Amino acid sequence: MKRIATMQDISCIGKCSLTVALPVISAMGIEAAVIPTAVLSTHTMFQGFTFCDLTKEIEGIFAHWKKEGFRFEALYTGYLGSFEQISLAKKLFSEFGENSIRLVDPCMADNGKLYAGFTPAFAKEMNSLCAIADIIVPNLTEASFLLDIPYQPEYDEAYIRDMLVKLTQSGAKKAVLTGVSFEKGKLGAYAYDSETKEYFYYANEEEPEHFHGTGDIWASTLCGALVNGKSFEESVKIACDFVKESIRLTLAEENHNTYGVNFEQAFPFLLKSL
Ligand code: PXL
Repeated sequence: MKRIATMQDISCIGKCSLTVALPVISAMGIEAAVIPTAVLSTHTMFQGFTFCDLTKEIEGIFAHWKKEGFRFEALYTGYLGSFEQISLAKKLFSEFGENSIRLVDPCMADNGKLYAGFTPAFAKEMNSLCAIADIIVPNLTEASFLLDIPYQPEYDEAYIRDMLVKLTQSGAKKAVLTGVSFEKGKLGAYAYDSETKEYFYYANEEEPEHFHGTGDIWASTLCGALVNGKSFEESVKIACDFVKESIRLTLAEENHNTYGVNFEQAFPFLLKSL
């Protein structure tokens, strides 16, 4: 059976990071090995969350896995909370990444702003992790911080293509910009493969509300689809469609929750696309 190792936090409530990656990867028929970086009572968009750092556990986990000879089809990093965790993610790649897809989702910002606790210096360090990835999947805000350029909410296709080329010039082989829209009512992902020099864009009708955690669902699905042998382009499409369906089902529920989407109810839809 195929296996993905994913390194990110557990936000006990929040429908993001590991509480998304683990079920999505498992539902896609792949074993999910987890490297929990911290335990938080909720994600950081709530007030008053508790936080327990697990950085000190990580080297021991790697050493034990190494001794057992575990191998992974993909290594996928999400939200990382410190410079030290970025350095451990690099170690994960160097120790286990020889024949694995290395996917970095540089979770740190959205809507033009860094999440609480992050700095431009952290973004620079995150860029050094992106440099050794096969695929990076920033949103437009994260891409701006990675490239150290001002966030631009208005753009055209040439701007997006230029951004993708610059992102791969830092070292990543492929880059996908999420949350890209060229016309009102449409939202999608723009991808670039620096080895073939090919671009593609895939967009869906935009749902009327946006939710936290959808980037994590998107990246987990992309990773699962790739490990299932889908092409890069097909995997991007599967991830976009699953996120859209998860939002649609959330909005269809009266009194739906506001901190995350009903991705659990969209699994039958996801499995049909595999
Ligand atoms: O979805 C990204 C994410 C993951 N983990 C934690 C977060 C966030 C975004 O805010 O706070 C703890």
